[in-house]
Amino acid sequence: MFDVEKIIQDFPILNQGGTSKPLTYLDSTASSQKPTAVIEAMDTYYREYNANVHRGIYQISEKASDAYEKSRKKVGRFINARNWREIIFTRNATESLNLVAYSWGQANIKAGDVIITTEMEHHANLIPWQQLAARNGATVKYIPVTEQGYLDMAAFEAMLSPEVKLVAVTQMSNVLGTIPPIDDIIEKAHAVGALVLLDGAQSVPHMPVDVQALDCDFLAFSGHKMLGPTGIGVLWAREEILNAMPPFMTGGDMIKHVSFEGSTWNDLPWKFEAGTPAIAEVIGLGYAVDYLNTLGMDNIRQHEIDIVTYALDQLNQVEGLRIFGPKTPENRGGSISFTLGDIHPHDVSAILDSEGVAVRAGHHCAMPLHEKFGLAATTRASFYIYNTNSDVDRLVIGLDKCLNLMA
Ligand code: 7TS
Repeated sequence: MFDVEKIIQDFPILNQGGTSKPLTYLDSTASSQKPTAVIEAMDTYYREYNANVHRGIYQISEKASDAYEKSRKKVGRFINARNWREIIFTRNATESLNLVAYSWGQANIKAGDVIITTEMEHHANLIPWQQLAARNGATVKYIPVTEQGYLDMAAFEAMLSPEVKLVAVTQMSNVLGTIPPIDDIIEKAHAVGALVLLDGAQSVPHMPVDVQALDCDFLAFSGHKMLGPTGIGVLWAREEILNAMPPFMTGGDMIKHVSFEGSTWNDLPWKFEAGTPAIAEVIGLGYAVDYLNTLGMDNIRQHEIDIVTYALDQLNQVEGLRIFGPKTPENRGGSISFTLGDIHPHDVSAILDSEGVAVRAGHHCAMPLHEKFGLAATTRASFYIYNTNSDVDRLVIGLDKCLNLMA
């Protein structure tokens, strides 16, 4: 069950004791920490059965191939994919999104088409669509974000027309924390014949995500934000869509037959996995999924609601602190971005660091959103399974120190 003190014991970095002050890690939105089970699974691969996959007819290569494909099935079950062939391993969410923009996008987006995204997207779910639209003569439209950090759904409805071919939207904002009304968005987009891509980089680590129940068409996410290693990401899409898509990258492992005249492509999912993949990282991601499943995604979401409730309450008592995004924990995830009077977020972050509190300061790869709110930067504290209310208390003590030093 969900016992945070016990969870903390599973994360070596949170138990080092060697730093001048204990680490309060509040930057899991950028990258989560890793439990021993994930670190050891990768270590064991390198020590005991390191070999390339899908090619060696010898024991350790077969063991590596089995472990690699077993992870794919774990990931497929984790998001309730119909079929493990729908799980494509990439480097990260960014690569997954670019894969869709180049492969599906080049084949399907024509002059005059419209791609809808939102004002609160991470650059990774924004620039690929701008580039695709520029290449093919299409237009990108942005669902506005209200002052309170919600999507303007009336504006979205007004944008819908038969020209809309894709709606690409985050399932949880990395800046505002906003969880948009995804069911509604998917239903309305499908009604005009558009496909829906969800950027799950923040949602998949933090809440239950079921692609069949959602009835979305694409889902992109990263391993390193969900307790897994860096260098591994996932693209899920419906099998018939993936089958119709041309390869993104070409080379070894993604072919069926090659001759000097031309080539034919491997079956799914390998058609989209050219070259030697990130084997250790895929195996590590499988163990991360096991860890999350043991805790239970419903419990993880509930823990997030609890800690965000406490954090919003405590932060609201800090003088001059302004929080961006929904004020109701049920409508948001664990990323809380704020400004503190007119103290620069880099100063806030540096002073918090001197207290052992790690937060992020900057535009969080969402420059247009910050511009919209008239800001160059915010400070962001983000919470995950190993954070407690006492981490919130340390954050608030650090912010009081900022006020004493700078205000
Ligand atoms: N989409 C969202 C919503 C994200 O939060 C991020 C990373 C990405 C896409 C891209 O993920 P990547 O693994 O391909 O880099 N977000 C952040 C962040 O907020 N701070 O650092 C990375």
